[in-house]
Amino acid sequence: RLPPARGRFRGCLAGALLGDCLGATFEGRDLVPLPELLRHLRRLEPAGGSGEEADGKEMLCYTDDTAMARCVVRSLLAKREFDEVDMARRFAEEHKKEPDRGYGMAVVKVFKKLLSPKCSDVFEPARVQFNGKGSYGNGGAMRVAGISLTYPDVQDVKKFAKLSAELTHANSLGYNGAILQALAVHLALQGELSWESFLEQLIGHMEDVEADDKSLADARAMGFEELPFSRRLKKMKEFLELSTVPKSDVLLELGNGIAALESVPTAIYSFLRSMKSDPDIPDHYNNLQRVIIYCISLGGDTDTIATMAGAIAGAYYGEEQVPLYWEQSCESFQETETLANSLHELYCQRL
Ligand code: F2R
Ligand code: MG
Ligand code: MG
Ligand code: MG
Repeated sequence: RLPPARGRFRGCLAGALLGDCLGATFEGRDLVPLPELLRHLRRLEPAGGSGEEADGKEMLCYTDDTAMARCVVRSLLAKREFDEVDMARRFAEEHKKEPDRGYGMAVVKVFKKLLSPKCSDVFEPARVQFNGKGSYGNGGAMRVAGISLTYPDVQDVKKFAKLSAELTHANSLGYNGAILQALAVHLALQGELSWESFLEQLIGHMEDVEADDKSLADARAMGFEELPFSRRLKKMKEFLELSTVPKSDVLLELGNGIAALESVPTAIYSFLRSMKSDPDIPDHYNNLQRVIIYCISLGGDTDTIATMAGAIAGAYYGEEQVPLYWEQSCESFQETETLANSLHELYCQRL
């Protein structure tokens, strides 16, 4: 089996960084009007009209999404495989070093417990979150791409996406979102897939993932229908068959929230719809840029939805679609290339 090109690994990490940095400006807003968003993006262009480039261009900071994604990657590279104790320690130490990256309100409790010498099971702090229900936030999904860039085998992708998420997110509505996002990056790395077969494969996997007792029980306890991720993937298929879908329908059916269920499907939809052009987004933006622009325009958890969609789109379209002037606006963008090259090597060794 031939490995995917290294440019897909670099595209994946660069797309994720772009989504986080560009989306962070708008996190928590309602729908972002396209003219405002496009004006903001023009300021990043080499000859952008704002005058800011006189003293060097505006630098966009990354948030918890990238900070944690890099912990996942560095742990995999250091240990050459998934190691829960090492990964948990990196999460907690990263948060201690830079606590102001915009972390989720509850997850910081997990980090503090992980640093205690009394902690003997690294999964325990996550299990007791929210009175034992566990977090269903999108924090497990936002950081998971490195798993798909390490393991060529799809069963490994599912297994380690789940375990990496369970270090902070014990509710299946949280870790199943991480599995779905990891599967999407895994498929995107193979490239050359139509949206129909991309979705079909995701649905096949998720109907199996969501059929276990805990997933069924958690969905019921939260008042959702059975197999909620699979159901949203099917709704997406209906959307993609239409020529236009109002953003209000996307928000109603898929969401833009901080829960994995309200953001991972939206990121995947944003990626899949970008295979076609969008009359509202100027043609000089390429597919990857279109993905990120569309995600941010939906508002809500913009950094996280755009980082997930950016990772998928970057893996699919490759680094050729990562514009240098966007990349260079992001804090510590050089690091993505080094990490991606090393992941590619590790992936090829496992093949
Ligand atoms: N936290 C943010 N953005 C909001 C504030 C930004 C910053 N503090 C600022 O003001 O500048 N963004 C980042 O958090 C999201 C990822 O969160 P994660 O890692 O999943 O954290 P957590 O705390 O586990 O979950 C997030 C919230 O979801 C709700 N929630 C989760 N499980 C719940 C449950 N079982 N019952 C009830 N509520 C539950 C809670 O409100 C959690 O705090 C990303 O957007 C990242 O960018
Ligand atoms: Mg964030
Ligand atoms: Mg966010
Ligand atoms: Mg590059």
